[in-house]
Amino acid sequence: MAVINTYTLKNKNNFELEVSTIGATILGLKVPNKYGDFINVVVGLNSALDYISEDYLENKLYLGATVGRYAGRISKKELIIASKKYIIHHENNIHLHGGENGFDKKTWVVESIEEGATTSQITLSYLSKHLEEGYPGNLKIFVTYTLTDKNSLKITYRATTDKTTIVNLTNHSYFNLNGEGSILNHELLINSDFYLEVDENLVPSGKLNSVEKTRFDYKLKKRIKNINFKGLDDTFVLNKSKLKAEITSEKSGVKMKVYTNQPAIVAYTPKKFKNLPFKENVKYADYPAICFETQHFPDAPSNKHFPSTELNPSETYLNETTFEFSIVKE
Ligand code: G6D
Repeated sequence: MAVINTYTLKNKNNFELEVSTIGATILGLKVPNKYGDFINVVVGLNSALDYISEDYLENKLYLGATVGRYAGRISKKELIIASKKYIIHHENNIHLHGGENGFDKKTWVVESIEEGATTSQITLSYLSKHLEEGYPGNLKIFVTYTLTDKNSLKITYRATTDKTTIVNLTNHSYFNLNGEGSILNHELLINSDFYLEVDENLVPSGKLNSVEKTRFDYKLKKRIKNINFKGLDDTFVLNKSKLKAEITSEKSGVKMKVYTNQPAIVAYTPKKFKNLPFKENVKYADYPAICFETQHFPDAPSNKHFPSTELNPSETYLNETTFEFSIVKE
C-alpha cells in the first residue's frame, strides 16, 4: 500500500538522509562542514506535502525527485518500440521527465528499511502500468538509498518489464554545499570530453561536440563563476575516468565526488528559485544549486547512434550512482 510518509536515515557519523514516498524524493541530506556543523546540501522544502502543492508543481523543479520513465527530453510524440507504435504525452512539442504525471508525482511503496550501526538504507518500489504516459510494458522499479559508513549516499535503481520498453531514470537533487546562497563560488570538475549539441528547445541535434576551449570544459577543476559561465542545462558525455564529477566549496570545506555507471550527467544550474517554503527558511541567491542527473542521453529513441535505452523482458535495468562526501584538506 502506497502512503505519503517521510523517513529519516542516519549513518555512524550522523549523516542524515530524509526521503519521502512522494516521488521517492530526497527531502534533505545533512553532512558536516569543516567546522563540524551539519548543513543540508540538498535543496528541500519544509514538508512532504509542500511537494504536491500547486505553488510548487507549477515551477516544475523536480526537487530531489526520482524522474522517469524517461528522464530528460524526447522530441517525438510517436515511439516505435519492438516494431509497435506508441504515443507518449507531449506538451509544447516535447516530452519531459516522464510526461504529465511522471514518477516524481507517484506515491512509492516502502519495501524495506535497514538501520544499521554504520550504514542505513531504504528501498521503495513503484509499478508503472502498461501505457502509463503512453509507454509500453508493466515496469516494476526499485530504488534503494544507502547512507554508507564511507559517508556516501548511494542511489541504486533496478527495473524489469514484461514488454520491451524504454527506461532512463535519475535523481533530480539540487546540491548546494554551503546549504544556502549561491554555488557560483563552488569549484567544479566533470570528466567529460564531449557534450551534446542542442537546439533552442534543448533537444539534442545528435552531434557530440568537443568541450575543448568551450564553456563546457570542466576537465580541470575551476570555479563555476568563470568568464564563460552562462548557466548549465547540458548533457556531458562521461569519459572512462572512475571519478565522473567533483564539486567543492571553500566556504564550507565540503567536497562531493560523483561516481556512476551511467554514460552521461545532465548538469543543471537554475538561474534562481521562485519563493518556496525551503527547509529552515533557507535563503538562496542567483544560481542557487547544481543538479548532477546521472543518466542515459536525452532523446535516445530519436538518435539510433546514442546508447540504447530499450529494456527487454529478459533484462534488468541498473543505474548506480554514488555521491561521496569529505572535507577539503586545508
Ligand atoms: C528545465 O531544462 C530544464 C530541465 O533540464 C530541468 O530538469 C527542469 O527544468 C527541472 O526544464
